[in-house]
Amino acid sequence: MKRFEVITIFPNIIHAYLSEGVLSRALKRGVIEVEVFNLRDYTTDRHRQVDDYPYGGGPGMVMKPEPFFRAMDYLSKDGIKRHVVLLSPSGRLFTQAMARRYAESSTCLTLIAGRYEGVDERVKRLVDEEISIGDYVLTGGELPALVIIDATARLIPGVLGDRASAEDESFSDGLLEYPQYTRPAEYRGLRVPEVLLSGDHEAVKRWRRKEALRKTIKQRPELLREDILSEEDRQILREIKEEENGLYKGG
Ligand code: 9D3
Repeated sequence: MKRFEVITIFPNIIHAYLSEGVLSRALKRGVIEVEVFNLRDYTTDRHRQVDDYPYGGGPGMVMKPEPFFRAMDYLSKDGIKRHVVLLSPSGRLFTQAMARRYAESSTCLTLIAGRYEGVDERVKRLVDEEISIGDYVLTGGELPALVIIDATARLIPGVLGDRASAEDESFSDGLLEYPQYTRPAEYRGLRVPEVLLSGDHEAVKRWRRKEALRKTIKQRPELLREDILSEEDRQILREIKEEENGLYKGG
């Protein structure tokens, strides 16, 4: 069973997300395990203070080192192997490849979520790596911790139903997803593409590949690397270019 741990001053944020949907079911069935630790439980003062003013001055508050060290001392008592991650805006960018590595590792993944303007630099002695989930500023590390748990857990066998395969179109073959439709075949005049109703599986497959290529060039051209394209893909791409040309010429 894959184990996750989260250290945070807002345990409820973590519990709330994990109480619904796919992850809630995975927890109930014992496929994954998540234990949340309240950082304030590892303070020693009357006010359970986790932050303090920055040495050298400046705006905002910094998270004190002692509660993190005491929390990690407590966790370390069980002697299990851990991979400790500090969620930080200045960390390395989280990727699907990292989610895959965490999912394949039997090591416990311990996520440290900070708040305020950051954590005391000495806390980095406790961690194996610092991770950011993207170049935008959040109010804390709890959502990033949940993003990492979510992306990792869905790759663990038994977390998704056996109908949905975790390694799906997007990111596994390097292209964005093809468009999907369900019933009804026509809604408010909008028709489902005829080929999907045709029962011609080869034609459906080619159409999906074409639309995935079309979507990728339009939204994420940097994902289209030469080495992932087959001869058939190159042919499809020529067709797309012709079609887009036609669109411009036709107005
Ligand atoms: C003054 C510099 N700020 C960094 C851009 C301070 C600061 C702002 C917000 C420090 C921490 C935070 C809270 N964010 C996180 O803890 C965080 C985060 C994020 O904001 N974006 C993307 N990934 C992450 S991982 C943790």
